[in-house]
Amino acid sequence: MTAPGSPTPDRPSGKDRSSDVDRAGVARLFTQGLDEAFAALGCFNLAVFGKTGSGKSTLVNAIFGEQVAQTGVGQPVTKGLNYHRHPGGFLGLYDSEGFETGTSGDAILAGLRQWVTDHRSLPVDQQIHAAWYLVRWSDRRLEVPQESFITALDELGLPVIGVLTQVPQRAGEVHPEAIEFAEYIASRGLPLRPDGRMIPTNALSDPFTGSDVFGLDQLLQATYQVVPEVATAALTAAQIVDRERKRQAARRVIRQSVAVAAGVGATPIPFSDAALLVPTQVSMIARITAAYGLPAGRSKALAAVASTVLTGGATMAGRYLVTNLLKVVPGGAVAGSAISGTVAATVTRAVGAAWMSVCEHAISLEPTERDDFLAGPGPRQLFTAVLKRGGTTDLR
Ligand SMILES: Nc1nc2c(ncn2[C@@H]2O[C@H](COP(=O)(O)OP(=O)(O)OP(=O)(O)O)[C@@H](O)[C@H]2O)c(=O)[nH]1
Ligand SMILES: [Mg+2]
Repeated sequence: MTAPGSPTPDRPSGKDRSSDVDRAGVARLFTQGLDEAFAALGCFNLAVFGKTGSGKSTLVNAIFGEQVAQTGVGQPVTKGLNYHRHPGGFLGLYDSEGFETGTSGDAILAGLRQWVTDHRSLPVDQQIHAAWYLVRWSDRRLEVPQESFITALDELGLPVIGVLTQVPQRAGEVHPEAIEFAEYIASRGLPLRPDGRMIPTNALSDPFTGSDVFGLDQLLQATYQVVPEVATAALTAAQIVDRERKRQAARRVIRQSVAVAAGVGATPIPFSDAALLVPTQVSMIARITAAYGLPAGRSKALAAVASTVLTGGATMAGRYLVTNLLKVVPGGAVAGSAISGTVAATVTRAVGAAWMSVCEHAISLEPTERDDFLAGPGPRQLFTAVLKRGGTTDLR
């Protein structure tokens, strides 16, 4: 007869159960951390104007990815102005989809004026931070209502960036007539930021003419120049053109978390309490994920990946960090029975760098490939591979 309270064969072993709990716990912490990280990013709000067919949707897709356009026609804000919000919440787009800002410009402006007045007293992150005004180069003329529209936007206090769209370029040479047109517009003395000129762009390559994509980075950097500090982190998460800015944001997160971990480890942590470091690391990888602007709509998959790599199937996330990660940390194999500040910092830096490489790879993929990658063994393999190299990364 079995003694009361003794384990029965069909009961899951304590080891398995605690592993499940740890994994679920880390996944929950990660999801919560991701929500907080997205909330902390705030929102970059951009207004995009230009005649129908000037290339607004195409340009927005090229700079921010397909996700915003996929949300379809946005929510009407005023006559002629719709609002789309990126699923991650860090990008708000106002556009005049399907409206002629030339002929219906007055109606759009009246609505916009009202909107700007109503929002003036709200926090900066709820205001419009920049406006792009698009002109298709092949129109070869800028009409008076278009000039008035640009001036009116400026008078409303919106920094306006002029974009010449669908400009052909071959072997690095921009179509001379587009340059001529840009020069003409520059001569009009319009309040275009930063220097009174339009930025020539082509957002789609055209195999027939051999025209390449160009000008997107210039447009993005001009946008950074006019955007208030409070919206910069959200712009960095939202855009897909400048990877280096995402890396810098992620490295900042790692530096901060390493400092926190070093503080935790300053009083040496016994092996068994190494889990004390886990919240710092989970919140770090959640913030890195947000800095890269990985889609919040995939947070379940990301949480599963995060919990897998941080628990590694071990019974205790903390013990895993000590017993497995320290093996790959230079000098970490393993002196004494406690984690010092230095070791805590090294491990945290390695985890951050390894997670960065997972995010970096994920954003380089097309959305469907990305979903497959996140659902498969790839993230764990990549994470482990970087960790084995010591997770070194340049954190400047
Ligand atoms: N080659 C090339 N074609 C472009 C470019 N931008 C837009 N197009 C094409 O021009 C057409 C109109 O572009 P859209 O981006 O839909 O224009 P839109 O301003 O959003 O138009 P509305 O939504 O009607 O206001 C599409 O067929 C695009 O494929 C570009 O930079 N290069
Ligand atoms: Mg459109």
